[in-house]
Amino acid sequence: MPDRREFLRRAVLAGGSLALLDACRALGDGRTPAERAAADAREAAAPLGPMEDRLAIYNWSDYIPPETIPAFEQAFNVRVTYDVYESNEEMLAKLITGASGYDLVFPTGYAVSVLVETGLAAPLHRQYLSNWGNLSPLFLNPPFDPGNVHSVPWQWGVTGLAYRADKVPVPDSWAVLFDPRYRGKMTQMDDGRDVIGAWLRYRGHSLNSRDPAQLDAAKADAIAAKRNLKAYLSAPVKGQLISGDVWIAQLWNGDATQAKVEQPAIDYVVPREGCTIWEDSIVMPRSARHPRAAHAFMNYILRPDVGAAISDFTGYGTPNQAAMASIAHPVPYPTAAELARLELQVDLGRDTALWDQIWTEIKAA
Ligand code: N2P
Repeated sequence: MPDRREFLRRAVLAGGSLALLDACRALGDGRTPAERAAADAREAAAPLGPMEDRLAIYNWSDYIPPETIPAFEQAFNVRVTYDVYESNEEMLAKLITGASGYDLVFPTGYAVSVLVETGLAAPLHRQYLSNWGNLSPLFLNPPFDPGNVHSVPWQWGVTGLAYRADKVPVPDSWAVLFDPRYRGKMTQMDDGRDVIGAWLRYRGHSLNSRDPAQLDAAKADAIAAKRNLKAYLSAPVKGQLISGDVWIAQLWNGDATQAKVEQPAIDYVVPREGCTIWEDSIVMPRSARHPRAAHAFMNYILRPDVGAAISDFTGYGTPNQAAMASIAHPVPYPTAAELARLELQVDLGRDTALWDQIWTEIKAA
């Protein structure tokens, strides 16, 4: 048996990033959940060292207003390096394969589970998070991190369809992606969980399905729709929606709101078959070299004024209850009727490999 690092390196070379997660999970961190919890509690109670003068952040693109980092640097005398990624799998691959150098990452719920299970997430030192009470109880104690031992809620949103209301009628079903009238003017996310998930919902299934027959049907639908798609493209599709090169795009609601600032004809819909609702969180990797500065940053973004500025820019919902009143156009919490059509992604465990295989086949088709 090769050592852990070598095993993971081989898994990366072997291919898909979702398969990589599976390999990592199979390896685990060698501890039982109870052993991990006891060690986490001990570690969380220990004091951190003095404030460092550096902080390395790895976040999704277009997910923070331009003034937040400079203001933090000035207030805490910390120099921040800030890199961006476009999918959970891109971020996880970097963390799993070795010392990434990052102090903070922003995984979606199911990816928080992966970081916790593999022992890559450090427990939070709550004694340094005095603004914790600003968070809405709605976002606390999530299923992917009971007790918020490892994660601070950051933003939440949905993954439906953005569209140009001046070019097409409301695309209120995923079926629009089959419509040859819009061939070459439509995109889906460059993300296997999102693409396969949408086609599962289209047939009335859970977007976390592990049923091979349901997944086979989703693959067939995805490949049929692919004929009409311009590309699989995530955040960068905003520019094409604005220019009119793309009319219909599977996209996160906040990124669509950002694009609408430049092109008012962009609207957004949750297709009638439903879609993902997600919550992204902040996690400090165990390998973080600047834990005190990382906690200072997490506590900073929990301030009401900072939290409000973040959601004003991103267009996403805030878990910061104290910030809600100062947000210009706060995203309202989903109604019961909306929630009935929305679903959280969960970690697929060992079936991650099957999903990865299907996503690879879709892209190759
Ligand atoms: C922001 C990306 C949203 C993250 N550009 C989706 N989980």
